Amino acid sequence: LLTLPMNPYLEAELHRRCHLFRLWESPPARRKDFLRANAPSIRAVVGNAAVGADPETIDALPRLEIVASYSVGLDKVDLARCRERGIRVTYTPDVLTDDAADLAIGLSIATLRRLCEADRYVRAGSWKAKGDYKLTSRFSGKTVGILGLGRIGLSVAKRAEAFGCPICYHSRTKKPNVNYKYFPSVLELAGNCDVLIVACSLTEETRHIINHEVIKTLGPKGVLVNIGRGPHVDEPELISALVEGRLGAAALDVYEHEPDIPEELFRLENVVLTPHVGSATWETRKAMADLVLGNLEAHVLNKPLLTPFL
Ligand code: 8YV
Repeated sequence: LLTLPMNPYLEAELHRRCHLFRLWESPPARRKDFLRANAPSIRAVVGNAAVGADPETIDALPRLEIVASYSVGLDKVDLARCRERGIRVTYTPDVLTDDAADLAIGLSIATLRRLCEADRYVRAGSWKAKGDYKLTSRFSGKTVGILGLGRIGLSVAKRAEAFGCPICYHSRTKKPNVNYKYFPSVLELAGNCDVLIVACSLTEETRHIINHEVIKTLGPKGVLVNIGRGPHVDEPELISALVEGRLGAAALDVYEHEPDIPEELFRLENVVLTPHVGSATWETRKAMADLVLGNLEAHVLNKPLLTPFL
């Protein structure tokens, strides 16, 4: 069962190798009936960061054996239910790490150097009409705070180091093998960095971890970059801080209710917005698709899964 159209190559391969059901082809009001009718055949779900395997889907599929997610984040998979039912879960770590980290650095530079705004300035003919573009802030040497020092966070740190940026981080526990400064709370991290990059996974503990207090602490010169998940940030709080100048700037790749984005953000020049494209390169998406296919194949052949989460 493929939950959404996510990659034409993946879909074509699934169609070629399996009996493929496309969930989105049945209207939301008839999904229950669709699942009930096809439940005897469905042994695997392939979901992504938008639509994974929610409790209703899992409960409707008594023969479900494996959820192979086309994502590294598993916040849209009901892991507790999968664990309970012995359903295997696979994901796509490592192959997307470089792209996500590249985007975090790209967004940081785009925000501080106002690259998108400067592009709009040129396109509007303002350079000729109004003269040179205003001065911006540098990225090199800025203190970068990373929330979540997992695979992606660590790759962001390595890149930022090459820009001469002092690195600090917060995560549940201090990492034994890194020399970056650890802060035991996100508030202390926000108070000690110029650019705060959210790179942790979404759990009940990290939902709205970027709240009023954190934003206030990051302050009018601070930059927030979110490449994690939208619900990490209290979006209305973020917007009012940006509008009122209590936060310097923000770069967002993810949103609380994507693809619905609060329109206030469109009017702000100190904001760079991208449409959840952290892993969206041909190279990475092909590698992610191959991992999904490889995991399903391994499962069917009773071999060790390539990238098991459960
Ligand atoms: C994708 C992601 O957006 O891996 C993740 O957790 O958020 C992204 O790679 C997605 O799952 C592809 O549709």
